[in-house]
Amino acid sequence: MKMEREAQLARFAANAVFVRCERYGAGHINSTYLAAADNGKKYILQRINDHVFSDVQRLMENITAVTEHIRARTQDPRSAPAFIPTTDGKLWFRDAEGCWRMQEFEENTICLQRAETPEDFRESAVAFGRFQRLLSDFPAERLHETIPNFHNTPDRFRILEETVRRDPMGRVKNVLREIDYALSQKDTVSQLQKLRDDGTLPVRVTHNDTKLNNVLFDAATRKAVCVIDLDTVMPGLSLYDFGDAIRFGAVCGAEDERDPDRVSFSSELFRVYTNGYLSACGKELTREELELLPLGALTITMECGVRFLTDYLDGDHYFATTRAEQNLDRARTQFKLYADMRKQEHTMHTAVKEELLL
Ligand code: ADP
Ligand code: GN1
Ligand code: MG
Repeated sequence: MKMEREAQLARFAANAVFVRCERYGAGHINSTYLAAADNGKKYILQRINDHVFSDVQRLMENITAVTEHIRARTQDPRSAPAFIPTTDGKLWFRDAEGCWRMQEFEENTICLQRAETPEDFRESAVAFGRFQRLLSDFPAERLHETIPNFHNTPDRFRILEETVRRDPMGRVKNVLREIDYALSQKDTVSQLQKLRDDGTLPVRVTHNDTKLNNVLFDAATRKAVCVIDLDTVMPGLSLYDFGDAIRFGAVCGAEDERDPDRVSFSSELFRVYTNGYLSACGKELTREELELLPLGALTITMECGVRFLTDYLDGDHYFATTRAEQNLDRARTQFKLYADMRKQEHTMHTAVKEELLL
C-alpha cells in the first residue's frame, strides 16, 4: 500500500527510509503529519496554509532566526526543534498540493490539548515566559510581519464592521446581539494598540499563538521542554501573548462549547499562569506591561471572539470547522469569557500585585 505523503517526504534530506506517515495534531490552520523512519526516528511534516500565510519564505526566515537565537542563548538542542532542509538545501518547497516543511520530532515529549493539572498550566507559562526572556535582546524589527495587523484589535473591529455591512451569507440577522456586544467593547479593547502606537508599550518578539498545545513537555518530568508552532512569530506586544494563554487556558469549557453558560473564566488559573510567567520573565517586563496584564487577557479574548464572529458572517473561510455554526459557538464562548473576566478584573489585578511581591 502506498504511504501517505510519500512524494513530499522524499523531498527532504532526512537520510531516512520512511515506513509510516499519518495525520497528527489538532490545529485550525496547518496540516500536520507524523512520519516514522525504519530506524525509529520520527519527523513532523507540515503543509503550511498559504491562504493564511501568504509569504512562506518570510515566515520560515522568521522561524529560523528566532530558533537560532534561542539555541545560541540556551546551548540546549531541545530548546527549539530543528528543521530538516530539502534535498536542494531549502527551508521548504511548494508542489501542486501546497507548501511543505519538515522538522525533527522532539523525542520523549508530550503535547497536551488541555492542562491536566494546574502545574501543567504553570509549566506552559514558564515556557512562554522563558521564550519572551530569551528573545528580549532579539531586535524585533528584524522580523517580517507575515500577517499584517494580526493582533491589531481596532483593525479586527474594522473588518467585522465591514463584513456586517456586506453580510455575504445573510447571517447578520442571527447575531445582532453578539455584534452589539462586541461593538460596545471596542473602545476598552482598543487601548493596547494605542499604547503601542504612542510608544508606551515596547514592541517585542512575540509568539502570537500561546496555547498550551504549542508547548512540548518532557514525558518523564512533565517540565516544559520548548515552545513550538512559531509560524506567527512577529513583532508585537507581550500582553497579547500573555492574554492568549489566559484566554485558552484559564477557563472551564471548550473553545467551541455549544452552551456558553458552560464556559467560565477561572481567576485561580489566571493566578497560576501569572505566577509561572512572572517567575520566568517578570524582570524583563516594564511597569506598564505588568499593570496591563489583565487588559491583555480581556483584549485578546474579545479580539478572538470578533475574529470567529467575522468568519461566521463571512461563510467560515478562515478557521477550519467540522460542523455548522462552530465559529458562532466559538465567538459566543469568547464573549462569555470576556464578560466573566470583566467581572473579575479587580481579582486579576490583585493577583498580579500579589504575585509580584512573592
Ligand atoms: P498547528 O499550527 O496546526 O497548531 P503545530 O506546529 O502546533 O501546528 O503542530 C501540531 C501538533 O504537532 C502539535 O500540537 C504537536 O502535538 C505536534 N508537533 C509539532 N511539532 C512538533 C515537534 N517538533 N516535536 C513533537 N511534536 C510536534
Ligand atoms: C488559530 O492554528 P491554531 O489553531 O493554533 C489562529 C489563532 C487563534 C486560534 C483560535 C494563524 O490557531 O490566532 O487564536 O486559531 N491562528 C492563526 O483557536 O490565525
Ligand atoms: Mg499549534
